[in-house]
Amino acid sequence: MREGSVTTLIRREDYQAPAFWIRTVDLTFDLDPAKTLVTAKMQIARNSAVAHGPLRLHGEELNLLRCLINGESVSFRQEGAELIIDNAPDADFALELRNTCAPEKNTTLSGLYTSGGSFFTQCEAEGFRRICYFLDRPDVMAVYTVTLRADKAKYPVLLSNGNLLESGDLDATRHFAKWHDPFPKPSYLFALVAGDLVAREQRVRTRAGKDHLLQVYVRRGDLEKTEHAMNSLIASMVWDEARFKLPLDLERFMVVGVSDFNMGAMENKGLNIFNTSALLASPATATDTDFNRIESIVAHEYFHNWTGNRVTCRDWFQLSLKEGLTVFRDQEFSMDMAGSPSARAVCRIADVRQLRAAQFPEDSGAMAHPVRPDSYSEINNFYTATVYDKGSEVVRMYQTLVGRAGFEKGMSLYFERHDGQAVTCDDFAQAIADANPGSALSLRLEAFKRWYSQAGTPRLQARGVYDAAAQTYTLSLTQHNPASPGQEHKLPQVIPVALGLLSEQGQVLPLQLQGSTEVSNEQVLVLEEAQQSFVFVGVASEPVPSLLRGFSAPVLLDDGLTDAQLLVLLQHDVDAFNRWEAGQRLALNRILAAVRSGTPLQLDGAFIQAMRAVLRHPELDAAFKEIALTLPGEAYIAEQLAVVDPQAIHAAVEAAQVQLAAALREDWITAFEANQIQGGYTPDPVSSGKRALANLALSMLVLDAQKSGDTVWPGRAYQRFKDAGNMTERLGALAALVNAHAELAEAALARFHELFKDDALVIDKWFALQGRTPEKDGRSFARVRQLLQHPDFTLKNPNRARSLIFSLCMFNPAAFHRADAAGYVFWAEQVLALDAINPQVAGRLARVMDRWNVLAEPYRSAALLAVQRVAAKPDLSPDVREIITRALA
Ligand code: 0A1
Ligand code: ZN
Repeated sequence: MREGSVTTLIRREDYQAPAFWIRTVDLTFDLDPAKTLVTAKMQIARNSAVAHGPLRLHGEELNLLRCLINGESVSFRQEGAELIIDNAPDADFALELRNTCAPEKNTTLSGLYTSGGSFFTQCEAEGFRRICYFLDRPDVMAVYTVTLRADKAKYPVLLSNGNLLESGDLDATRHFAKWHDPFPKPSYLFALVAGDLVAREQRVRTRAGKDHLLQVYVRRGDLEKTEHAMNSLIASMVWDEARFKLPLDLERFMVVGVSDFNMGAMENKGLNIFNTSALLASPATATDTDFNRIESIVAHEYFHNWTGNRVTCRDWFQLSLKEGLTVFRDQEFSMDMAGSPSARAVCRIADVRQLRAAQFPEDSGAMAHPVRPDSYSEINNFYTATVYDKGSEVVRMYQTLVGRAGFEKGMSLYFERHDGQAVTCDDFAQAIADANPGSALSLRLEAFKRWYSQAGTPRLQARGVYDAAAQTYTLSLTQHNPASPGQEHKLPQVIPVALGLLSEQGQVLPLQLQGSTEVSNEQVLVLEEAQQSFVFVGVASEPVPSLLRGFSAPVLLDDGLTDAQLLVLLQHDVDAFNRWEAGQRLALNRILAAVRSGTPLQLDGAFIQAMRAVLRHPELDAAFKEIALTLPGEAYIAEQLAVVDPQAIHAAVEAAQVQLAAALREDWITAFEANQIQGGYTPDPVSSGKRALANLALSMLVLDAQKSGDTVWPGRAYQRFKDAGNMTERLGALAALVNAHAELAEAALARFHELFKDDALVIDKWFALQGRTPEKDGRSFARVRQLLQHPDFTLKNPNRARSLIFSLCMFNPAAFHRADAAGYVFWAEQVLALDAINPQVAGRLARVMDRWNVLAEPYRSAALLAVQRVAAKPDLSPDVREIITRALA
């Protein structure tokens, strides 16, 4: 039982360097699931820059057995979770500690735990203190030597960071392995794995001529699902050397899969640990989306080896230093891997969709925080879309302001200055600026850094005036960032606005700013004041502005364009992102008009014709067509409204879908038929684009058939579901039936379960699909409740909990937000149940109510009651307590 939680707020401005450094640590583990014995021998030095004081070590749920300094026993105190040694010597000394912990009982999945009979660790952010007493903070970097001792039959594989020094038998049943990591590292990058695992291996030679051993460890039986991860790892190595001249610095690089994991994966030095959902793929069991996600997460963790591990964070407020930068790097990698300009744009669009769906709502809700937060009580709550995805957009803006080559120079300077150090976001900003003197960034660096300190999504308004006589076009840009919790007034931010001008016939108009001789087809304007005007000269005809190309800044843009202007962009813009954006805006305007007026949505001929033109376009590729014909997400639509009625939004989106399904029926048939792939499966962008469009077309045809009573398309979908040669097509067909509430859905769901009952990751998809099924007469919600009782359901496995519960609460607004409040009651029950098992996962679920305050009645009052119900529980984890407290603030 937890004690009544007292939350302490940790503030960025209170940062102090540690009083001691730990230079080396020698760890010995006697691994036993019930009680593992940990012996730690450390070399410790006082930090001469800090005044004298006691040595305070972090520790959580540990049982201390021994405490020696220089071989002699020493007096110590335990205060809360800390071990305090008041009389630590002034000279360097050796500290030896011995403690036990209980991996098998550890359901939090932080620290040392067991999963499927093997041992794993997760130490970021503060899990190491659940293994042994330590200065568990990222600015204390030590060299680790680790000896693992365990039963040989149960745990034949013993892994830790770095290089294997020796291994062998201890006696008839137990063996050992000793590892050494030559790179000093913070404790959050420590890892060990022990279990009955097998590995796919590959030897590679880098450009520099160095040989490396790459290994992907998984459970027996999963080996054939590791090929894609291995290929992604090799591609990441090649890319990082080519793009940033960053080579692999270890002889051996290991990746391990585990089924119970709180996040996607973890970048422990030389021993990355992955959620199996982010690692294992075969055509029969994983979709194109899974293949892409695996490629990007493998790359992300690999890239951390430099951005995160070689240069790490001084404190957790700097988390975006490594996360924003590494997300930026994995996004760039994915775009480069995609290849063609159109496929690159599709990647960019997917990233922006994700930002708008998750980060924008975060930035306008109770948990809004700057990319570099000012305070937290539980750091695990700050692995957020803001720190990761907005952080990546901030890094992208550096690149936009200094250019690609300038950014690469900045990165080189960053590593030159800070390799082996624990630094801050300011250090990064300074390196990029110093490498680019005189650049648009260096000239306004301090103002640019407001992106790190001000929360909220800036609103950017753009209005243009054309003077036909003078042939000038004056573009006025205005910015405003609404208040966020704790930040009433904000200063203007530096907003790079990439733009082009088109004629009303869609031709590119050359750009020349008044007073400049430079003429180009695209420019980046830098808005830095609250309001600024830019005058273009020599503009031959009234232009259509294409603003914020490639989404050059993470803002909400109001450009006031008319339907006619948006249609010009949709048809002709050379910027594929803005072409897509124009289509989305046409849809958004119609959906918002219906929601605001409270009238049923009725799509007009012009919109339908525009969508038809995209679908029939001879040059656009399938992947682009699919995203262009996918309507804006409900969370992003909600962002445009001051008062949110989730049912009204859903009704409008559903009506738009049904009408598009009916009006374009013939075109959907053509699209479905024209995008069939013969031959073997590969997850390349062209084939996956075709599969995506075929799946969308099929879902539209089944939806339309449900309305018209036709049975042909549901029948075809069922047939395709049965015969599919890969999971993308199988799940696409199943989803078409389930989401349309077709009669055949039940039989298909049962068959799917029977086929894949032994594959946990596929059963997760089965739960997730049902958790996300659009509501019809309360049936979807009732089904989720029923599925809680399914023998395959468990709250203990985060993937499974997410597949059902998060699917409903986060991704199925119409089923969740019910007038009878049953969705909110369900949420409160599940937050409390999860909190007893895994506070991190519970904290994430608690975030669903971040925006209860903007809901329309009766949802708002009912949601508040549910939040209060959770708040009333006295022994909430610090994780859930912080989220709930902020929601009620
Ligand atoms: N650093 C990892 C993500 C990660 C963060 C926290 C974790 O436990 C609280 C686990 C993993 C990444 O960015 O991939
Ligand atoms: Zn990361």
